[in-house]
Amino acid sequence: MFHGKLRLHTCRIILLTSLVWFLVDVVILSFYSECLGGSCKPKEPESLALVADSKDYDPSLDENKIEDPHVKRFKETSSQGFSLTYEPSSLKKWRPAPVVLPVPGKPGEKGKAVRIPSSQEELMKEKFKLNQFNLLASDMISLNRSLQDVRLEGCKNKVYPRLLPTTSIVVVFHNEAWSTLLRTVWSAINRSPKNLLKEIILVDDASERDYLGRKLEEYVKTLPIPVYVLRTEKRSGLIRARLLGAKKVTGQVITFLDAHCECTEGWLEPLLARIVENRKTVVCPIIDVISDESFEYITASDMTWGGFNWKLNFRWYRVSQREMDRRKGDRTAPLRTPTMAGGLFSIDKDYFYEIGSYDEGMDIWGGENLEMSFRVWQCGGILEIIPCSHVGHVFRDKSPYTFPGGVSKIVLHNAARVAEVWMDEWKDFYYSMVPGLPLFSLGYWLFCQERRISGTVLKLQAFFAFSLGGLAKSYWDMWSLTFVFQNVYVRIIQAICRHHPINQ
Ligand SMILES: *[C@@H]1O[C@H](CO)[C@@H](O)[C@H](O)[C@H]1NC(C)=O
Ligand SMILES: [Mn+2]
Repeated sequence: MFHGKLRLHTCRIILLTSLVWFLVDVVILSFYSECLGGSCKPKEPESLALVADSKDYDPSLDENKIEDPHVKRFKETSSQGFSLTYEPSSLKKWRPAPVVLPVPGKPGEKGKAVRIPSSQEELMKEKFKLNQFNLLASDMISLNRSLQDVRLEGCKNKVYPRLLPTTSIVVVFHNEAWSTLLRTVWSAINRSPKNLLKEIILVDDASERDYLGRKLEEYVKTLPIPVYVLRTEKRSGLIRARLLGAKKVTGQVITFLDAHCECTEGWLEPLLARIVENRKTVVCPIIDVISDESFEYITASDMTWGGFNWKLNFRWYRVSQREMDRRKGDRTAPLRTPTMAGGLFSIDKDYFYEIGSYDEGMDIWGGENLEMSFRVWQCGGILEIIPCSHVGHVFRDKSPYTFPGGVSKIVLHNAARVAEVWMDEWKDFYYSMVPGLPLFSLGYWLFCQERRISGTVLKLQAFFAFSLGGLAKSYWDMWSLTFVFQNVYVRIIQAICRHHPINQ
């Protein structure tokens, strides 16, 4: 009885103090806020706005209206020396790579399917298990295999800037097959403009296969461009392996590729052309399908974009009519996508670090693509699919990887981090889709506080850098302090009060 009263009393005091904090914020805000009613209002998380196929079309999303003031303002307000455009002297002249010609008689040329004679069917099935794709077929195909030009007609005579930034390609692999890994490497070498491809960085995430050791290191030394092999000491997962690779990048743009891809003709220029216009643009190619059965190259639709369901699984959906209208029906125009598949994309290196790179607390695989998508949109960047850039990827029915601790546990853990850090009150949709509430939810939100705050800080930083220019710094310093304290404070209070219900 006495105990209960004391608790009630404590909670009251605590709540009152938070109210004081809130008032302090309001005062500070209104003190500095000649801009609140005017030109610079905080941006809605566009990813959510885009997914909710809403009728209230926001004209500020219109490219023509956004582009000019954007570019101008970016030039003025580079926060922490981050300029939105490149120094022209740092860019490179380039020429399209020559077309890879078919070798007569080789299987799979021109992206055709490979047929395995029935006498080898047993062997094929045996080898399929190693990587969950038709390894026998892959091994028969040339590392330099030719492909059809799958681009839309309108793409073939597009003119791209004469000067573009250089890129380094980062490929993470774990027990990848020799032929698919090196076909990825060769297709990038063969089909990228020579001056624009700085290097390829292969990150081995604790593979156990012999040929990926010394043999690979010796082989890459013979390649016509610098290719490095880095190794994680123990199984670290996709994110940490990518971060390791990214550290080594010397090009201006980082391009992440999966380890079983084939780059097609003219894949790189359209990606870099968007980044050179605005360094906050993160771009993905269209991801075509390389059949896991026959290695046939199958063109994917350019009418789908990335979304997600409330279990926070990435999903492809049909492009909304609103986005088609914004692009004036031009199917070759860049497509603003809410989320990306995550395996294949290019991002300016400095911007990658400016927005906080990846969430290192995520394990193995899963959720990092949504995390990066939300991060980009909420930190003032733009996420696009470039329909004139095509890269093929071997899609598999089953993942061949092992997940220490179990797949679902890891994927749930990662998704919960996404929800906690980036989704504010929308996270409740996620938690209501996942059984095992509310302990799970409470546990995660305690667990994620540090990351969550840094997410908020990043969002605010982007907002201030974008909208307040010179004033931002002093304003920001003050506000972030109160904000961080208040956030931690309120959360602790909530936790205490939840553990000790007032009416007990
Ligand atoms: C691929 O083609 C290049 C020349 O374009 C050649 O030097 C190289 O040896 C070829 N690689 C393989 C594995 O056939
Ligand atoms: Mn893959």
